[in-house]
Amino acid sequence: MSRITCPVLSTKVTTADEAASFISDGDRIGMSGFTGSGYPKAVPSALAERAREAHARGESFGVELLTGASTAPEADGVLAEAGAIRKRTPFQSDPALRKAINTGQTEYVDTHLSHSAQQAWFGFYGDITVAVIEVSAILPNGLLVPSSSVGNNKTWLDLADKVILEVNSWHPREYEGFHDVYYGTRLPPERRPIELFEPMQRIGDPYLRVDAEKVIAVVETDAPDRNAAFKPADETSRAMADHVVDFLRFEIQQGRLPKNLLPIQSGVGNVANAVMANLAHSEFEDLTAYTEVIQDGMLDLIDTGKLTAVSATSFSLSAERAEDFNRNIESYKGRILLRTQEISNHPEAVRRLGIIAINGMVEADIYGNVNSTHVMGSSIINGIGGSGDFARNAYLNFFVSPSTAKGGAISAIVPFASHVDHTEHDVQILVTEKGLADLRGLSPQARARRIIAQCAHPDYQDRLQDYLDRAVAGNPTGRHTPHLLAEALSWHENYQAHGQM
Ligand code: 0RQ
Repeated sequence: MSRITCPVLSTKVTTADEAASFISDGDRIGMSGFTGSGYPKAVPSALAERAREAHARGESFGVELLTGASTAPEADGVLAEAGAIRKRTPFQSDPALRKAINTGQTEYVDTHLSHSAQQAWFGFYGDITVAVIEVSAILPNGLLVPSSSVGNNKTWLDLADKVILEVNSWHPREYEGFHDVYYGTRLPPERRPIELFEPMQRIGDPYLRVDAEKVIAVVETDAPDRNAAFKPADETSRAMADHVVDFLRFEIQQGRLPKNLLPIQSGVGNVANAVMANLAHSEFEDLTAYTEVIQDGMLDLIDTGKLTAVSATSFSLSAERAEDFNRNIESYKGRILLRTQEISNHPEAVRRLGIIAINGMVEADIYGNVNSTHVMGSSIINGIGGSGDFARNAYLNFFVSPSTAKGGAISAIVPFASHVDHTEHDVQILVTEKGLADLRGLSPQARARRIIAQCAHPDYQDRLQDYLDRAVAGNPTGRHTPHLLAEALSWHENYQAHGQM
């Protein structure tokens, strides 16, 4: 049966090429997509082709692209390769786009993911001219059933002048009922509390709304989401997960956490995924998650019965796990809720629920400033994503990374972070395979001693300790956060050969 049962919108069905022909040079596009899920599969390629043809004629053609988070090679990738993205926000992780950003061809505005919708509403980005949104079905009354991510779709549908819908029948029709789209957002000074008290509480609608008059094209697709496979859990990730689990156990003993913990948030990437997968072997039961993405590790935790409920804004599954989820979708109903990202990452909800936030990092300095985004302070990897939304407002936050990168050539613990995303004021617990440094309530020098002792790789420990000792000795009146700045800043020079992304 057709996925488009609305009489008005079914008259707008057309090809991806025609839909893309409605997009003009300079358009600001609000697109669906969040970490390789729920992004449009056909229009971006058609748009990339238009851009290539225009460039071949010597004409300029480029757009500004706003999404929920990263997309996939069929969206960010094809558009970046065609040189069609002038400006991008709020998050990306595509190799071709990363290259375009790091070589200065594309401007990138790396933004907290809870901020992007509200900043669009405030008018900080200018007008959204076109929305290109993937859904899994259009109902007879014109309501839209979202697909594997909700992200900023509501905002783009509301704000855009013109709307292009992609209806993707690869997504199970049974997605209906998995979503909670909050329609209560108001702008300051009219804001009201967001009355969300439990991870699975519904505060919105199961559907997205669209003004049918704005819809200029509906394109049918049948194409899978594309997420990269995760690295299998190894000794390093298991060691990091063990440190996290031991620490949580200790916090329960101390009466600072209930036996079933508090809702968990787990970030993107291999490390965060492995930590989740390894929690499956712990004794914790009746866990809940209030998070942003559901990676394979979190689905494993649901399958073992340890995780009873997950609120998120998107899936971020490997291809294999996505197929598996689609086959068994009914068994997850009532245990997974996908929300708009302004709610999944909302500081108010994160603070109220008391989230335990676990995110990856690139490096941390000895005082606890964390770099989540840049190599050598200059080349962006992905972006801050939701890590700041959660870490800043969490009950407990962890930043995890192997103690070294690039086969040991680079230390994840450095004297001075080459870029700071999370300041010493926000960072509570650092974890590497070597150990865990609990920084709560510690002054800067005490933090430095603990980070070097607990988290640094033995190959770098003496050097870091020597730096700290000399920084203390060399700053008789600057002993609060002692540094030898010139030396600290030259630390990364040794990494030149390994450091470029
Ligand atoms: O590159 O594969 O080419 O070797 O960075 O590193 O160790 O595989 O770790 O996949 O967990 O990613 C911080 C990037 C970690 C991620 C980051 C190189 C390393 C490798 C990846 P190679 P790993 P992960 C909510 C939370 C920000 C967004 C966020 C991230 C590659 O966690 O993007 O937290 N976080 N969102 O070799 C040079 C170093 C390095 C380094 C690692 N010190 N120097 N290269 N790498 N450390 C969810 C969302 O926001 C959507």
